Amino acid sequence: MSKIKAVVFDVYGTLLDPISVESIARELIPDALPFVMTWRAKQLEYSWLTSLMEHYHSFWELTENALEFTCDKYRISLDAYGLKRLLDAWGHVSPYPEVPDGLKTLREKGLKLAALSNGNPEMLEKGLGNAGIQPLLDKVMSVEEVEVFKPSPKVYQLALDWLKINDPAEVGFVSSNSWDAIGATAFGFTVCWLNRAGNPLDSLGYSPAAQVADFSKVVEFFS
Ligand code: LAC
Repeated sequence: MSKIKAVVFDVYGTLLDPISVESIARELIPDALPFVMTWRAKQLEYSWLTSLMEHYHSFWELTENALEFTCDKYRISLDAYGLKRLLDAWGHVSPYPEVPDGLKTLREKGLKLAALSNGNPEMLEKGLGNAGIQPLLDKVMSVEEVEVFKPSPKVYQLALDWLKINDPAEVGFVSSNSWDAIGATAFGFTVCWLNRAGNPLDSLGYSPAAQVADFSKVVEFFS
């Protein structure tokens, strides 16, 4: 992939595994899996809704709001300590095991590496810092700079501006979220969809350049 000058990564579900949020939830809630799935789905849904409304609220705030909705939906009443434990779990998410070495390999190939996330800067600093991933990245970019969420092209443009690259095809982009992979493809990035869950591609008429099942294949694709 000689034309690729940099690779930009989504964070949650791509570099960091939100499974630790689920393990905390298991300590507090009897049926934790649907609870966490609803929480995550609402967190994203709120990001899209507020973007369309052109009212920016930080991803942290939306995460709190989505948790409130999820507790209401499942009629679960958590005390302040329980709520804090669940929210704090977002700051202690582990990297997928193959991620640190994969990032090191890509760096050794001379590629610039960055994260581009819906998370607000404090959330990202905590999450990527605690996971030990921050030193492996040249830059961490948050949507907060443009106050709109992915998949707005304004967000993907942040990466081009930082890299001072005009042609988006020279930038590799990796996300496990199909909607993010599609948004980045529509923007013109060379996208590797890290389809860990083995989901079908959304039928919107945008095909990422590659679709792989694990991070080692991402490294192969951009090598
Ligand atoms: C992010 C979410 C969407 O990191 O995974 O941007």
